[in-house]
Amino acid sequence: MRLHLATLLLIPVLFGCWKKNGAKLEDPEKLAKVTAQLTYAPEVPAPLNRGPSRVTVNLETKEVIKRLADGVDYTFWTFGGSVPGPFIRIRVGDYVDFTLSNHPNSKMPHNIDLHAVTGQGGGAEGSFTAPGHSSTFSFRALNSGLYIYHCATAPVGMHIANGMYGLILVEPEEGLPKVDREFYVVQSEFYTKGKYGERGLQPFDMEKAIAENPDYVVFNGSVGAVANGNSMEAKVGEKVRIFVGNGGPNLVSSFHVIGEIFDHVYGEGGAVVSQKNVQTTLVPAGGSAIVDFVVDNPSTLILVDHSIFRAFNKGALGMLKVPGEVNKMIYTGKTVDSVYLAEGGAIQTMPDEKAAPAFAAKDFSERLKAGEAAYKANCAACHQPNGEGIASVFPPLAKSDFLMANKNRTIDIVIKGLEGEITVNGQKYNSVMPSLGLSDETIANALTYVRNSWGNKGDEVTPEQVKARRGK
Ligand code: HEC
Ligand SMILES: [Cu+2]
Repeated sequence: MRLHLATLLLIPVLFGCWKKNGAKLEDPEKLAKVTAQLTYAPEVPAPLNRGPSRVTVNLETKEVIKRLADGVDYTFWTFGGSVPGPFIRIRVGDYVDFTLSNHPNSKMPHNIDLHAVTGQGGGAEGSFTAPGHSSTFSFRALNSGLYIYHCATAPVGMHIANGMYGLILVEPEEGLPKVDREFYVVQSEFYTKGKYGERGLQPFDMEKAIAENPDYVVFNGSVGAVANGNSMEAKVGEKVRIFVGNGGPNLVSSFHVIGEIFDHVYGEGGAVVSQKNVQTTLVPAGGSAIVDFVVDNPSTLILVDHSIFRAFNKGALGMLKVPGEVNKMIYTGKTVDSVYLAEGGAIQTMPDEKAAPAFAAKDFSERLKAGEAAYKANCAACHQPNGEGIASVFPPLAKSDFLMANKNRTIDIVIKGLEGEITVNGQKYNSVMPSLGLSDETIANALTYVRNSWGNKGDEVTPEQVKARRGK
């Protein structure tokens, strides 16, 4: 019996094709030679449809100044001159000869740790390369899956924070199920000396990076890299696959596509579909996920990190445009009165003010005093206790030229709310202030206070004046 087992175990060794995790360790000298086609996000190389091969991958590290957001530049450290680096597609059993070249103009040495590699540092040790040099190492793709690669040169966090990561897909033996379109999206953060949107060439901020408090959270390396004019596109009825990566360096992504449901998720970028009908999937820092879904109806699907301030205030927002014929059996589009506009995008009415104890200010100074309380209770959360607002989100009321220019307009804003672009003290705002459902008395008090605080000088606003504006 023992002898039998031993003989059986010997067979694969004799045939020279020992199987490890499904990968045959075929002699590299005997494999067909190919050079990997690399693509830049959001493009993905075509499915391979080939047997295990000996694959050449050439990648260059480069330090480049590029756009991070409108008016904001950054010195990115990159693979291939872009963030994320190029998409690499190989298959299980491939024997890869990997050459990393570091551009002569680089100031830093770089290397690469591919999570698809079984070996010291995922290749980091074999690929450590000074500026103006090249390094080559070889590895066998043992496990199928979607893997992050990144620079692992000290200080590792800084090399990653500056943009050094990308994805490598190791196809399983039989390839992935066929889809109509594949896209490449990588989330990551940037830590700059200046705040979000502060103009100019922004240096890296180590303290913010250590505190894990990024100014930018983006898809594909910059704000708007896959939105508006750069959006991804698919046609109605098509099956779409997104290879999602998270370069980090710190944050975990709650990856979500607004207006879609993932039919399948290969959780953590592994080899099997781990869940169906998923709304939001976690993509760990230094990890990935594969999601696919049929785009059943035309719309602009919005990719977000559903840690939602990152999406609307730090840049983690992308778009997949799906033109085509509306299928009303799935979704009708708007059929209701404009008061009921869709979530988030329009003026919403807050519940009516609770019946407050009857109080009427008798004179200007009483109104001012009551106004301070009304302001703190109803306005300060957004416009801030000192009236200075929050840059690019809530306009200032302190010394606001917009506020003081037109009394009736200001009363109308507090009665009805406000949306659309306005310019306050030369700064543009395009946001939504809800209608707060306040009484005439409360509005009069709050506005009297606002118009006579923080350097503003105006006259009293009376409940009668507010009343006269209702229904206008
Ligand atoms: C939920 C947040 C929020 C609350 C609460 C709020 N506002 Fe606003 N307010 C905004 C936003 C956002 C805008 C800009 C809207 C736009 O971009 O069109 C704005 C604009 C204004 C403006 C015109 C722009 C300017 O800076 O002069 C005035 C005046 C104003 N608000 C007064 C008030 C007063 C008074 C209150 C309390 C009674 C109040 N707001 C409560 C969010 C808020
Ligand atoms: Cu590096």
